[in-house]
Order: sequence, then structure tokens, then C-alpha cells
Amino acid sequence: MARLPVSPEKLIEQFGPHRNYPPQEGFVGRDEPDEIVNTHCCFCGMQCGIKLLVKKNHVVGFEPWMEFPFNEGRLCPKGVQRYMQNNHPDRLLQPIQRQEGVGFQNTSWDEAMEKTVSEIKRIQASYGNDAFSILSGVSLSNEKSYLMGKFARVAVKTANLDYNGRLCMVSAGAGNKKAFGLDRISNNFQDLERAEVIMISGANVSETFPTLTHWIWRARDYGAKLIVVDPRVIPLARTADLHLAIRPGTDSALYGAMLKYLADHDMLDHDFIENYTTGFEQTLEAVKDYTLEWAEEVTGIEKQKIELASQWWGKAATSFLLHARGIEHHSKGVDNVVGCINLVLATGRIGKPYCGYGTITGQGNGQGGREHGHKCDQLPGNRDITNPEHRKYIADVWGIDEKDMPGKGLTAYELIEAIHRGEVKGLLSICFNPLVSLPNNNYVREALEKLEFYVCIDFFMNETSRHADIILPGSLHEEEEGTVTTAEGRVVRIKRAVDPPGQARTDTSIILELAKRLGAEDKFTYNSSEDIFNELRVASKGGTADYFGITYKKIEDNMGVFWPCPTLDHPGTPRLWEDKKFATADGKAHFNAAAYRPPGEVTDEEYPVVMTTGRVVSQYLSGTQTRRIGKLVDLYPEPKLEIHPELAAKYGIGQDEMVRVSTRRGSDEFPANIVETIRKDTVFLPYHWPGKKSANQFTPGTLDPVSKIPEFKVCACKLEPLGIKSPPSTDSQAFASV
Ligand SMILES: Nc1nc2c(c(=O)[nH]1)N[C@H]1C(S)=C(S)[C@@H](COP(=O)(O)OP(=O)(O)OC[C@H]3O[C@@H](n4cnc5c(=O)[nH]c(N)nc54)[C@H](O)[C@@H]3O)O[C@H]1N2
Ligand SMILES: Nc1nc2c(c(=O)[nH]1)N[C@H]1C(S)=C(S)[C@@H](COP(=O)(O)OP(=O)(O)OC[C@H]3O[C@@H](n4cnc5c(=O)[nH]c(N)nc54)[C@H](O)[C@@H]3O)O[C@H]1N2
Ligand code: SF4
Ligand SMILES: [Mo]
Repeated sequence: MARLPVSPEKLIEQFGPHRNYPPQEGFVGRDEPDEIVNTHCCFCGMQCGIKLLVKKNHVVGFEPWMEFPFNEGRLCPKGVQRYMQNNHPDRLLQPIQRQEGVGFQNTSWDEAMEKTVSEIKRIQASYGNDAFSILSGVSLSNEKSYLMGKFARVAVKTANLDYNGRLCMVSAGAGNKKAFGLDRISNNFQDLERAEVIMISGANVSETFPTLTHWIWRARDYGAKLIVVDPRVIPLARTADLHLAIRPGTDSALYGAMLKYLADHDMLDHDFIENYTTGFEQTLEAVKDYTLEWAEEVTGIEKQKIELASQWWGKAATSFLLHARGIEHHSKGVDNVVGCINLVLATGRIGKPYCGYGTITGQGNGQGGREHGHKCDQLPGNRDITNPEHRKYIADVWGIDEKDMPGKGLTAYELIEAIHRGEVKGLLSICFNPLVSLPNNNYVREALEKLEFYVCIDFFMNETSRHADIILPGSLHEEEEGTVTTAEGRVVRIKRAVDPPGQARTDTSIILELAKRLGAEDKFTYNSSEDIFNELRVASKGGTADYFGITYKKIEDNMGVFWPCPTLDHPGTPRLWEDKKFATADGKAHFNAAAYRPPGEVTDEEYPVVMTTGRVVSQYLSGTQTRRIGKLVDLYPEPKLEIHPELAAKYGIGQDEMVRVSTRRGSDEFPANIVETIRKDTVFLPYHWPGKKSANQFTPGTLDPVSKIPEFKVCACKLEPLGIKSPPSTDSQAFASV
């Protein structure tokens, strides 16, 4: 029988208007807190320092942590509301079990664990070990990310483990490894301050990394020129010296043409290219026909602007290039990334003060979580699961025979395809909401309905877990000790401020209990998160992401330590490559040829408009957390389709009028938001909502061939005006109980 989701109406019927449990004690007064805990925001990769106020084991508020060096007390709208989650009436407080025909019912931990373990064993006995899969996420700490990798390989013994970073920065990671042999931003953000030229491509910094804006503005105060590449005049672009309004899906053409311009006008660092890099000639050869005229035609950016950007970039003494998902969420994400890196290498501006390059890591622990082994092809320390030496080293740390370690598994979206094919029958997910965040989500829904068993670990019920057989109530960021690695590569301490509420447990204790019941207790003998971290240090030793020299104490004494940090007396590495010895096999930085290819789906007569998707400042990812916080919902209650006045006029669409959006995969209705800040051939839809409000009913499952990142940033759509005003949003009442 298809495992249909339990409906919201049914949940309210079963568990009351707060969807599950009656509210807890409420916010227990805001007078003097019992304790003030210095920790970090749970949301984006900036990992801003924050002080949480704790009273009677509840988080009741926050204060700025002025001393933390990156954000110096500054927080964004999500940061100042994050404390509302610990005591939220929607918190899952008890394990829940699906009962066909009834919905969900509360159950005991023992029964929930027993059922989970017996189903894992049944599925693996019937269909093989890899028929049980695991999806993990990088809001999890380093310790939990490491634990999930070991749990999958040692306790569950499946190859099929992947993580939500697959939807995030994997194309940047792959590009960085090709070029530098290592996957981390080259300099900390302080080096932005005196960069003469800053180029920001496909990163809506003011909305997605708001506290980073400060460092860019400081650079502007010192006279930096700011170039922004984005199909929209994003808030940062309003303060830019040059905005390149690129047609989505054409970045590699722009960077290729810029590289050719630099070469044609001899704006190259010949000494650096000759002595410290490889591959320049082949890379230049690949773009030899990329004239400014050609680039204008492909990218839609006036050639004078491309020329100006090239000249500024070429002549600068210091520079910083940053990019994010706008160039990475493509079926040629890796090509776009190496296209950017080629510009940096051609001018030799890396490994020096105020000369930097990097991807801006998205999720809270997007950096650390992509280093410690819960990717399908990776082992801790950013080791390769197909490399015999790497396997042997980690097998020894784990105390297992290398032959018993599973090999490379499927990536996140490929797992969904494998469920469709009947090869994967069971799923455990933690910290991932694939029904909202994977592309082509009607196809994802059908896969969930085909599973024989699905268990989810989360602190809120999300849209995917409504398909689950068992939901295990886990812990928030502030309910467990640990570390995360910020977008700068700075390893920081997350403090346990309060205990998980009700019967909820820490994620770690849930995983350890499952490992024990799966018969692997002797391999998981930790008494604390610090014990796990100490094993991670050893496991990462000698890998490119080397954490061996980092300890909890050292982090606390220094408010963070930058990896690589190979020995206990090593101070950490805020700036990479100062010695020009790169982490590649030959020690050189590698140029990589990136010839332009069109996106996976291009516009045609039937679907003439480009759609791109992304974020708004007040909502976070699949929205499970931020759609439950009233003030954030009020800031942006529902998705609106951003459309240029000329395109709107062409279709007869008025402000706030409903538009039917159709693609080859789905069709739905959205209110129009007419803005002059978007290209005339492109519409933008934020993706933080499920079901009929979901952007991912439209996005195709086209993947980058190297990194397997989905093409979230381009699809072809058609628009039809419905001639009616949008009804008022009901989200505030429906979702935001606080
Ligand atoms: N408020 C908020 N902040 C967040 C998050 C969130 O959900 N909400 N999520 C965090 C995470 S996990 C991530 S990954 C980051 C993402 O951070 P960003 O990458 O900054 O966010 P996006 O909105 O996905 O995309 C950025 C920009 O890419 C542009 N773009 C679209 N197509 C193209 C293209 O083809 N080329 C170029 N050059 N630009 C293009 C879009 O117009 C958009 O402004 O944000 C982090 N911070
Ligand atoms: N169309 C479109 N789709 C996109 C994107 C886009 O730009 N456009 N962006 C993509 C990107 S960059 C990303 S990163 C993904 C993110 O996609 P997801 O990872 O699916 O998004 P989240 O909302 O983080 O879902 C994580 C779930 O984990 C839970 N969670 C958070 N922290 C913890 C924790 O510490 N412990 C436990 N147990 N659970 C936790 C939350 O409650 C939530 O239910 O979405 C991708 N999808
Ligand atoms: S910028 Fe990111 S880490 Fe900082 S407060 Fe906002 S969401 Fe939190
Ligand atoms: Mo992300």
C-alpha cells in the first residue's frame, strides 16, 4: 500500500491545534536569566556568535556577543528569533509511530527503537545491506556529522549514505579540489577589508549572509570597487559599482570571456602562472573564441560592462572573489566554479593579505559537515572512500577490517531514483527535508510512498516526516555540546544551554542507541561529544581537512581555530596558500578548462520564460524552523513570483495578482510581485515552502555530471494571468504558533 502522508487536518485532530502537543510551560518570564551561554546561531554558515539567556532549563532570549570576532554582536532577523525554537509548542516531545488508517500515535522509545532496528535488519536481510539508505544534514555539528558517517558504514553497513550538502556547495567543493586539492575558502573574511576589487557572483549576501555585508561595506569605506553578478539587482547590487545582470545559466561564458580579455590585454601574473600553476594554455585555448560580443549575446550583459569588469579585475593589486549557489546550482556548477578560480589564478591574487577566493558556505555547518564523512564518497578528514590507503587508515581508527567498509554510495537525488527502481527500500533521515528541498518533488513524493520503512529524526515534524513510519524527537543546536566549522573555516564551540524538552533526546544519544541495538556497541563507546571530537581529530589527521591540533579548550581559549591545524602547537590557518604550496598531488594550483554549455533546460516557444529559485532573508531552507516563528512569517508569509514590469505587462499581470506558472514537471498558482530589480526574461521564486507553494515542483532533476548538484537555478516556464488578486495569506495562523 502506498505510504501516503498524514494530512495536517488529521494531525490537528489527533494532537490538537499545535499539531502535536499542548504548549509547554511557556516563556518563563524574561527577568534575570539563570545563565548566559556563549554559543552560535543555528542557521547559516556565518555561525554568528550569540549569547543565549537561559532560565529554568528554557532558552528565553538572547544578547549580542560583542567579542566574537566575525560578527561583533551583529545578528540578522533570523538570528534574533532563533531562540524561539527550544520552547516552541510544536516541538516533538515523544516518539511517534504511524498506524495505517489512524495516522500517527505516540509510542515509547523502546518500541520506536525496536521497530526501527528490526525494520533495518529485515530490509537488509531481504534485499541486501545497501537497500537501507541514510540521508543526513549539515545543520548537524562536526561530531554528529562524523558519527553519521561511521554509523552508516560500521553499524548499518550501508554504502548508501548522503547528505543535504549535495544540494548546496558540492559543485564548489569539487571545483576547489580540482584547482587547489582542498575545499575551503582561502582567507578569512577580515581580508575583504583592504581588497581593491571585490567580485560577488550568485550570492545574495544581504539576505543570505547578512552579517557578512559589514565586511564588504568596510572594504567600500576603504575605496574598494564592488562588482555583483546576479540576474537580480539584489540589495548588495544597489551599493555596487558595477552590476552584471546575467542571464541565468550562463556564468561560464562570462568568466571565459573575462579570462580571454585578461590574456589579450596582458593583465596576467606570468610569474605565478609559470611557477605555481598548471593547465593555463589548455584553459585559455578553450575560451579563445569568447569575444566580448559573443559573451554579450550569451549572457545578456552589455559588452562594455564585461570589459569594465575585466579591466578592474585585471588591474587590481588586491582582490577577493566570492560566489554562492547562484553559480553552483547548475548542471555545470563545477565549470562555473573553476571559471571563477581561473580568473583568480590568472592574476595570481591568492595566498596573500587581502587577496582571497572562496565559496560562501551556506548551511550552519556546511563547511565542517562536508569534511568528516557523511557524503556518499567520502571518509573523515575529506578522505576518499575509493582510495585504498584512505580506507585502511579510517578502518584502523574505527577498529574494523577495511574489507568490511562499504564503498561509494549513491548521491541524494540518485537515491530517490534508486527508490523508484525498487533498489532502495528503507530510509533513515536526520536533518534533511527532501520533500521540500530536492528538485522535481512530485517525483520525490512518489519515491517516499514506495518505501517499505522510513524513520526520521527531527525536533519538528517536517513535510517529509509526514510520510514516516517512526519519528524520533531529536535535539536543537543549543541542546547538545559540539563544534561547527564556519564559512571561514573557523572551528567554533556550540554549547549545550538546555536539555531537550519532554522525552526528546539528543541526536547523538539516539544514534548511539541505534548503533548499540544494531550490535555495534563496542565501536561506539563515547561518553561525551568531546570524546567523539577527539576521535574525529585522529580520523582527520593527515587528511586535507586536518583537525588534529584542535581541542575544545583551544577553541574556547581563542574563540575558534582555523583548520588545517595539524599539531597541538599549531595556531591554525586563517589564510591558506601563503607558501604557494597547494594541496594537489603536484603541489601546484590547477587551471581547468571550462567551455560554455547551455543549461539542462532552455526556453522555447511553449516555455518561454527562465525561472530561477532561491531565498528570502526571513526564511531558512525548507522552512521547517522559520515558518514556525511568527515574526519571520510576518516578514515574508508566502512565496511570491518576482517579475519585471515589462514582462508582467506583456502577460497582463498586475501587482499581487495570481499567475499560473507551468513547467514540464508541474503547474501552480502564485501571487505576482512586480519589481524592476529582475531581468526582463527571468522570474524568481523563493523555495522555502511545501506542496502547492513549493518551487521544487518545477525544478528539474538535472544534475551536474561531476558533483551531482541539482540545477535549482534554471528551468523554463510559461506564465498565465488569472486576473484575480491573491487571497490574504493564512500562514501566520497555520504555522506560526509563537
Ligand atoms: N535567509 C536565508 N539565508 C540563508 C539560507 C536561507 O535559506 N535563508 N540558506 C543558507 C544556505 S544553506 C545557503 S546554500 C545560502 C545560499 O545563499 P545564496 O547563494 O546567496 O542564495 P540563493 O538565493 O540561493 O541564490 C543567490 C543568488 O543567485 C542568483 N542567481 C540565480 N541564477 C543565477 C545564475 O545563473 N548566475 C548568477 N551569477 N546568479 C544567479 C539569484 O538571483 C540569487 O540572488 O544561504 C544561506 N543563508
Ligand atoms: N529550488 C531550490 N531548492 C533548493 C535550494 C534552492 O536554492 N532552490 N537550495 C538547496 C540548498 S542550498 C540546501 S542547503 C537544501 C536544504 O534542504 P534541507 O536540508 O532539506 O532543509 P532544512 O530545512 O535544513 O531541513 C532540515 C531538517 O532538519 C531539521 N534540523 C535542523 N537542525 C537539526 C539538528 O540539529 N538535528 C536534527 N535532528 N534535525 C535538525 C529541521 O527541523 C528540518 O526539518 O535545499 C536545497 N533546495
Ligand atoms: S547571518 Fe546567519 S548565522 Fe548570523 S544571525 Fe543571521 S542566520 Fe544566524
Ligand atoms: Mo545550502
